[in-house]
Amino acid sequence: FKIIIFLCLISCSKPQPPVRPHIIPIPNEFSMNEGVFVLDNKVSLHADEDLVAVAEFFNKYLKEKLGYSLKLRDKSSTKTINFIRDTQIENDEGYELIIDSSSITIKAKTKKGAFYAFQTLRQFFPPSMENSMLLNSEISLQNAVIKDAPRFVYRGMHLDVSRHFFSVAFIKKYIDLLSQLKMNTFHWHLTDDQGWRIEIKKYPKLQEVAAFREETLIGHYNDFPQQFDGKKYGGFYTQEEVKDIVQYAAERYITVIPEIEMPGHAQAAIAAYPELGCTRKNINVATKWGVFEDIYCPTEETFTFLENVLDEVMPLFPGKYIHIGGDEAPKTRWKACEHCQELIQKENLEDEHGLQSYFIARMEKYINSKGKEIIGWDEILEGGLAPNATVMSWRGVNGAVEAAKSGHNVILTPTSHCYFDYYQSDNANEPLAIGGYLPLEKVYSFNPIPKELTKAQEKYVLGAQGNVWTEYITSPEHVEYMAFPRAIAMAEVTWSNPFKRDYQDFAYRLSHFHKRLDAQNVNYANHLYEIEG
Ligand code: TNX
Repeated sequence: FKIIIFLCLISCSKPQPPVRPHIIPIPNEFSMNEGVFVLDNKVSLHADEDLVAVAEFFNKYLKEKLGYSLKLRDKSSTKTINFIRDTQIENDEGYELIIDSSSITIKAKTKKGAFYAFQTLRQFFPPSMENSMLLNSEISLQNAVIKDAPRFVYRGMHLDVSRHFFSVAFIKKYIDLLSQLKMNTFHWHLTDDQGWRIEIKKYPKLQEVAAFREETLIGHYNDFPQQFDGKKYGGFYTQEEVKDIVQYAAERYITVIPEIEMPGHAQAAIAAYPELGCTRKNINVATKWGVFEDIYCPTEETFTFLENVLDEVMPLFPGKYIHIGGDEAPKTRWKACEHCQELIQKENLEDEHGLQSYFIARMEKYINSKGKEIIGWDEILEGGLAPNATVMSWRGVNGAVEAAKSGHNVILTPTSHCYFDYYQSDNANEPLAIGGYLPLEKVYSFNPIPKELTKAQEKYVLGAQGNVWTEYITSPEHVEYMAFPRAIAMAEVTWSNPFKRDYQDFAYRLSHFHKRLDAQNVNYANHLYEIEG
């Protein structure tokens, strides 16, 4: 009798084909088949020359999570994992993944595609593998065929490290999570009124003064007086740390876009070098949130400063884009500044908005001359758009529509669907947030292509991004809570075919993905009870 129970246990524990696959973002085409591929340390790994780097990355992952790596081109092995370069695959980021009982085949045209195939394969592994709980185990992988490619070329997440500062280790964790979602861009908001966070060797006061503020800010925009704890708060990334992060991201096929804000959100820099402001008076690094009147003055001194800063920033970031901000620059100081008024006359500009456009266009010219392109928030449309600029539309989608209609590339980040600093539920226990309300389902429903665009104009939409502004987000756990799972919805919005998207199905897949996040110690917000009731 005991033997019968034992046999039953063995056969009953045989993995059954899942009813639905639980891959996020959902692939374009897939079928799950009978049977499994059993991964153990006797499997041999093959990779075409162009894809060796990805195969090695995969092998390193196995070593870390399972305690063994695979032998390369082991002739004695009957089972293989193959990374094959296939130039027939149309999309540079596309891939095919075929799992059958004797082999796993990954086909891609580029390393990036192969990397995404690995990320899909990774979701076939048990979640507990993520925290190395399955050392030396055999892993059964469901047979399947998947053909996949992204909808948009830009799939991003942003993080503001100025309002609150986050460690190198956390930035890496964030980047690694994005890579698991097949996102390809990390927008790093490095400078703002409340802190300058990137080392610039030519300007030591950016480190000594601009990187720190007098008080830790707690409390709400509208809840004055705020509570101050009287300590110095801040920090910055050294150029070595920046290089390390950029390299880490590159290994995960993520481009890092640095944002150096101008002409507004510059109070920290002006606190360090008062001559950059129009009043030239001493001011402090901001200790409140909001929009500040002290912005860069459009003098030769300022332009030289910004060019020198960019000369140090640009070589650290191999990607083609530099984000120059451009948002929320009140014109109070420029209105009261003689030099600004003269410049408006001299350059035949209409007013201070024209001067903002002049400022941005001039910086664009410099950045273009170094082989890079600019991205700016939609305020850069004010007074005329710089010739080659890409617009990041945050105040709704109008900026994107206007820019795309005039032939400029756009990235969609409207507050309505992309602001992950907003509340995500109406539960009274939600931690204090900036305001606004953006539940998961609304993120999921986002269509990055504004309906005002014609078919021909749609091509200017590069993609979309979730933004994590950190005025009220002080710890890594809190960033995770605000970003996940909304970033997961954004990943599917930007990667998957819209006809494949279904919120209930997403919720089912998300419940599996939660286990992967648990294993990686990610403090996500759990919305499933809302979905399942
Ligand atoms: C607006 S979005 C800002 C940020 C704030 C954010 C808060 C944008 C370009 N500027 O400076 O942090 O709102 O949601």
